[in-house]
Amino acid sequence: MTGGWRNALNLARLMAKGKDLKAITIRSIDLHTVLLPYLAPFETSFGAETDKVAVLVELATDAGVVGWGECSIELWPGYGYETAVTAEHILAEFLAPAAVGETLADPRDFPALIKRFRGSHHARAGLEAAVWDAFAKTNDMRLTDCFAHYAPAGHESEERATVGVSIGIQPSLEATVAVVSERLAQGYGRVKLKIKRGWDVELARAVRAAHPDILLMLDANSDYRPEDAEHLAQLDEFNLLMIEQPLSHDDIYHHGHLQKRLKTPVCLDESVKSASDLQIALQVGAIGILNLKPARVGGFTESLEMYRICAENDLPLWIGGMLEIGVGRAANVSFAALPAVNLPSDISATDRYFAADLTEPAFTLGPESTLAVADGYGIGVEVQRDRLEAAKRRWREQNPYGGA
Ligand code: OSB
Ligand code: MG
Repeated sequence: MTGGWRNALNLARLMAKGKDLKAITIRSIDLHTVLLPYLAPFETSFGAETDKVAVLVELATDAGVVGWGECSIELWPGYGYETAVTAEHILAEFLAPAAVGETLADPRDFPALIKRFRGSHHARAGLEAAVWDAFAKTNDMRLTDCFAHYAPAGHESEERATVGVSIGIQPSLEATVAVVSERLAQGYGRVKLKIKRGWDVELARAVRAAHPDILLMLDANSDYRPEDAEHLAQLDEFNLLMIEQPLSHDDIYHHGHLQKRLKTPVCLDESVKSASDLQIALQVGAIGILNLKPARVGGFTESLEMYRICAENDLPLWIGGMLEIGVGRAANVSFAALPAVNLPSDISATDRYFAADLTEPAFTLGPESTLAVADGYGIGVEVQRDRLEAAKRRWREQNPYGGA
């Protein structure tokens, strides 16, 4: 992009900031449940997943603008308790009917429309993402600029998100070191390894021995107990960027005790599900770094509030991933390009996940381990209808729950 054009755009954005934008009226909401094979299975402490499952939300406004959102879930209720079937049920029976016909002058007013329904954060985040995309497109804005518009004063999109790669549990230490080396050769500047009880200290030792200087971190996905603190303290010698969610998915408090025992910063993922949880974690000293997943916290409005809290408290922040399809990936890159997202995010290039994604263009890894925000209004990527239909068919044919 040329400097002159970019400067004019920035000036327009500065003038727009704080001003009201054009409202949207939600005319219809269509749900598409899709199944898309991963290039390789992804194994964590709670199990292995072979395919991405997602409910894609297609929202049309009265003016004919179409917004897309992704409910990032998994085949098994391992990370969270939602599945494609529960997300579909909650969306179709409750959330979508409460949204259709409503007019929004500010996308942050959306959560109030569905406030009377509790839980199902991933389902509500998918619908809210479609609202944000439609709202940005209605106002001829990229989604990243729309987020910046509602971020604290002076926070403008940085155009690129700095990213890393999350590596699942491999069959051996040698296999892990080989995958790490391959990802580094591809240009990833930060590596996250999944760990579980019995697959931790020797893993960190082997990868550190092979790569003494890389940015390295571990993610336990809640596998440890408070009494494992002594054991986990052995990880301090490996100069890790952080250890993510060592203790239970619903435990904030004991992470505070653990952090006192560890030099390695504790990063919370699963157990921080809202801005309120984040305040509690800060108050009890349970959090050194936040992994913010818009899907986990119920959407981008709550994410923006948590972003503000991180910025105010100088809490290091990055955006987590759920191995999303392009719809969710594009929105997450748009958010991760905000300036207070100051550690590498778990958003890798399309070819780390899929042979062919459902959207175009693909995300490719750029210089210094970055992904560029997609050009174009809203999420900036286009759903490919033929691939969408094929992925819906795959879901209908292979639905492991045997549902209709
Ligand atoms: O804990 O961060 C996690 C994927 C599925 C469920 C939970 C997690 C993950 C990842 C994937 O680590 C990160 C990515 O999307 O690349
Ligand atoms: Mg995690």
